[in-house]
Amino acid sequence: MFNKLKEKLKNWTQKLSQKAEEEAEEEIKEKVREELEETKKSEKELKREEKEEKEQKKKEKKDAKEKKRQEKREEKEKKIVLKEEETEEEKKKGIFQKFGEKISKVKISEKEFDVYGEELEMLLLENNVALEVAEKIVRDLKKKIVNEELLKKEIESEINESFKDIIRDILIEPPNLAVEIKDKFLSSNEPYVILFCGINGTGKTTTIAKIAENLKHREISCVIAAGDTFRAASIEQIKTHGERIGVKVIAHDYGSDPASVGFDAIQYAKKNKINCVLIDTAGRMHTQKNLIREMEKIVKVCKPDKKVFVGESITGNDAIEQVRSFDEAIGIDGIVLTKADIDEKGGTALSVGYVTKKPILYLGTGQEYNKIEPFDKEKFIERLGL
Ligand SMILES: Nc1nc2c(ncn2[C@@H]2O[C@H](COP(=O)(O)OP(=O)(O)O)[C@@H](O)[C@H]2O)c(=O)[nH]1
Ligand SMILES: [Mg+2]
Repeated sequence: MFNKLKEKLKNWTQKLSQKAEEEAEEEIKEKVREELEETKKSEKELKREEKEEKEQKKKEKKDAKEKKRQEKREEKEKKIVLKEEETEEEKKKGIFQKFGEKISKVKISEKEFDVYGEELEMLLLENNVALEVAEKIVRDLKKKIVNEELLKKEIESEINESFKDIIRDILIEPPNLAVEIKDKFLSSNEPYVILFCGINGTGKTTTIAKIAENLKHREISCVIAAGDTFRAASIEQIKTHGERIGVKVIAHDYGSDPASVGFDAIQYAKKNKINCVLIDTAGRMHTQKNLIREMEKIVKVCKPDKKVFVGESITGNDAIEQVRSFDEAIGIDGIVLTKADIDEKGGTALSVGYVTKKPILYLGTGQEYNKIEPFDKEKFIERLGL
């Protein structure tokens, strides 16, 4: 995940900070130049005045005695001029010292940022970040760094930290599913019911097996309802998973009512003091009216505690549209993004939560049962490599 974005983001930050440093140095050089010019000008004037004065005095003092004294004085004055030439070097030093503090600080102007901001937005869009989120990132970053006095040696890390803060703000903190399941069971002795939905082939069935296995390691028992009674071989597929991970699967025949499979699984859980029921469903599009009605019936009968949308990390904006349409039909509580292991871009995971206001619960990271991770904001941010 973020394979492509990671390198490009790094380059972008480096480019912006380098540019800011160059601009700041140029500005300081210009100031030093101006200041030196000023000093030279006023010194020239001083010398001219002295000369005039000397000439005046020369005229006044005509006799030899006076001349002698005049010579002595001139000698003295020569020394003073020499001394002043020395102090010019010191003055130069002083100016640099005066700006020294500024040299170590950098400011990014709005104009400067806008050029790079546009580039950043393109970069994010190319990597599947939703437009709304890409715009927000650029807008917020601008607010955080433009016209701020940043330490030159820390500018790159300052930009990176600002970036991370923005992402932290965008991502939704997911609920702790294991804790919710335990809490419900302890307080009511009732199983926690999770319904999974999504389009075909996104990884619903595999995800259910992975979650059952994951919960088992947290001392939470599960039963699976083989609610996809539609697709050929789907019941065998889920039964095989159940056998492999040692989890009971409740199944009816193909073509039977998935709501009643779910209902039976809940009854089984109640009778056997099982903590959690995971209900699989057949993949469907929101345009398939009869299948959406079937989904509504499952919800009505099984009253799930969580309705989880399963989508692919690689689909970009399509995944967002899918969440929205399922949310409209049955109301979604959380998202599982599968195939994060083959997602080079990562933008879907970055933006789906913000745009749909639903938390990502898990990331699927491979085909094996242990390839699932409860969504962790900090771990996710780490993956960006900033
Ligand atoms: N690489 C990868 N493949 C996955 C992941 N989750 C599921 N798959 C694969 O996606 C395909 C479809 O999965 P399946 O669970 O049958 O999808 P369903 O139609 O939504 O139930 C299978 O070949 C799975 O092994 C994942 O996280 N990473
Ligand atoms: Mg399936």
